[in-house]
Amino acid sequence: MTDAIGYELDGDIAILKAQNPPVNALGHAVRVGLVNGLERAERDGAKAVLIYGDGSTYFAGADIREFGQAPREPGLPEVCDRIEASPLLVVSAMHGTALGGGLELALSTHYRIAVPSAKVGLPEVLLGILPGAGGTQRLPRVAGVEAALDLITTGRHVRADEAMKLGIIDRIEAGEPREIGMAYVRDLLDANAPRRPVSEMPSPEPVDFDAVYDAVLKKGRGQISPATAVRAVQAATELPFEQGIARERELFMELMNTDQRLGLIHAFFSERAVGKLPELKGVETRPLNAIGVIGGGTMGAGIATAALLSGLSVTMLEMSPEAAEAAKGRISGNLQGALKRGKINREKFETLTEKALSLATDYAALKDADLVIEAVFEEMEVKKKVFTQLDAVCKPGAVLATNTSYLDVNEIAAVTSRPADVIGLHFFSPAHVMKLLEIVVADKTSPDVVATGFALGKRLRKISVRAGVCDGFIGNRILSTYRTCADHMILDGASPYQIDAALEAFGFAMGPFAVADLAGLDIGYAVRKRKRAEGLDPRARDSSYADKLCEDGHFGQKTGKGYYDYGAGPKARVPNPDVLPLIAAERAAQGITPREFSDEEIVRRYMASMVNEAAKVVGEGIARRPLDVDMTLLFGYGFPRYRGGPLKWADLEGLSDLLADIRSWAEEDPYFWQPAPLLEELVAEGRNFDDLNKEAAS
Ligand code: TC6
Repeated sequence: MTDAIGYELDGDIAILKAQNPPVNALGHAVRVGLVNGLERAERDGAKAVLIYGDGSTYFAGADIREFGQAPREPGLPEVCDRIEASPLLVVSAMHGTALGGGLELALSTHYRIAVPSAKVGLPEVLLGILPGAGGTQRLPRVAGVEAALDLITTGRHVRADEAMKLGIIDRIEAGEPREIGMAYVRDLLDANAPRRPVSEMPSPEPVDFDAVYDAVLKKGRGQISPATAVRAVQAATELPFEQGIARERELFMELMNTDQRLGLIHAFFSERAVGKLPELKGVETRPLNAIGVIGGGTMGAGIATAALLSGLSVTMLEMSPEAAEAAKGRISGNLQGALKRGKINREKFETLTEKALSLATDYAALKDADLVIEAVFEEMEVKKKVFTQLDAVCKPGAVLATNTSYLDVNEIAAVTSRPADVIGLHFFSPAHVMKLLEIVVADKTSPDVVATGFALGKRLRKISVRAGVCDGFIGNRILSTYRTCADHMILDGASPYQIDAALEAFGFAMGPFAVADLAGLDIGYAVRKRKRAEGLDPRARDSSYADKLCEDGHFGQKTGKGYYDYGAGPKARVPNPDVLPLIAAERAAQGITPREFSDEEIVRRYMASMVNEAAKVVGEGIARRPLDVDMTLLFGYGFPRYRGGPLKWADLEGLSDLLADIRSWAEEDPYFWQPAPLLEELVAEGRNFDDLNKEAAS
């Protein structure tokens, strides 16, 4: 036995209890323990075996940390086969989440009972693999091909009641897993229930797998694991069980050896590591019950919505009663969406809009707020006025937050008598939907204010990333660089449409020009004007064709035209015929002879500019670790999750080749392509970004 599986004999029922916190992952010790436990039960003359999990869950899956290491016997498929083949009656009692290998193991037991709150699923494709312990062969036999394809290609978790309808669970019972499991086993023994190996069930009926494969591939935007899983399910309909299992294994191993698997697993662990900062260990957070939001535009209303949905009470401050009512209208609209999607019920909706939300036009209404976030116009003088007022009315200890996306938080903090209480909380629009929250720590921000920022992020279910102060923090600073790179390629001969298409093929949800149209071209226009007013470096390339679009009143989707024409609706992107002539005129004015760009070169330059700036951001300490950049781009900028983030992508591409490209481009434009010192250092030392992540974790 191993400690990971407890063994007990109760009459003629052997009990195998998983005790591998936190999630009973099926690591080596657990697998050995299960096989040993089963053998012992057989030796002890038991009639049945109950398997359940101690702590918060049944098995939540294979131990992801073991992926990529040398395999250790017994593997999970063998454990599952051994369980299914046991002459004893084997039963699973499930609670928490039976996921991935956990559900595969449950499917290899002969009967399954669960508590009502249990959830099951096969989320392997979300990690770049597919169920590799019989899940693609057993689930379709139990639940049918259609349901199996749905669960396996989306990775969604289903609740016990739905799982029971699908035939995955045989019985639902409230109680402790051990108690309900034992009662169920006794019932089965009393009824002389036979062993019921799923592998002996008939093959399921096929569907049009080619059509499903194509649809799933398209939906995955370049991610291959869901489509590959379709082929594994297909095998369940075409091959005898053992051969189906062999096909599953073959496809599983193919996926195991992909960069996509590495990218997705990097994303899984980074998502969990990003909010864990050593300096915040043990730091108490400040109270967080009532918050104030200043400014009820799209951003402020989104922040208020997210706060209300998380159970906070919100005071919305606007300049006039009319503006306050308009803000309330926006918040209600957002909450209506939550109501429609079944996230809240009508009663909750009423409570949130009528009781938890209050409107105000006087700063005095914020005197009791624990935390105030301003989301007013993005101009330093306006922000300073707001913070001067907040300093005058807010209670001691209140956290004063700015939602600025570019401005200097130190300068804002300096107008108050309490800079230690001031922090940047940079939400992304729409703030009740987008997962990213940059927590911008200014020079004097106190640790408990930072901890409170992270606590708020957790409460709002955001992915919170710590950022230092600089123009644009982590995300917008890097965005501004890769956008500039795209603009340079346009000046030199590429079209916005070719660039968008190349980057969407790379996996971005949208190319940069479609994104600009969505966000509003006025944002970039304002930034360009500000930067020009501050004085551009004479070596920087500039262009004004996009300004002309704005001067003609074309701000993107909201005005119906930008880089694209949205006359036929927001999704029907048709190139705006005015754009290419404007670009041609700009090239002529600058004396540039356009050249051809391949899609490959577009992606390479765009990504290299992103990585180079990201390396500067990490090198300067604006982001603490490479993974902070990766999560920022993943959750705020539509970066394809299956590539792990720009710095994971860079590691997988090879840093020295990237640096060589950057150096060669620096010969034509030394100002833009200045190699990041950190990148040069890593290449010189033969290390990569992941090494830095590991050092930070140790
Ligand atoms: C598979 O099964 C393949 C089978 C084929 C084999 C041939 N392994 O998320 P939390 C850690 S693929 C190792 O914060 P929650 C996690 O890193 C797998 N570690 O908790 C964290 O560690 P930290 C299919 C794991 O309550 C801690 O546990 N299964 C694993 O919010 C707590 O996690 C999945 O994809 C793991 N499998 O959510 C399920 N899972 O404290 C993946 C978690 O050091 N897991 N950890 O940061 C989940 O979805 C969630 O963790 C959860 C619990 C819903 C189980």
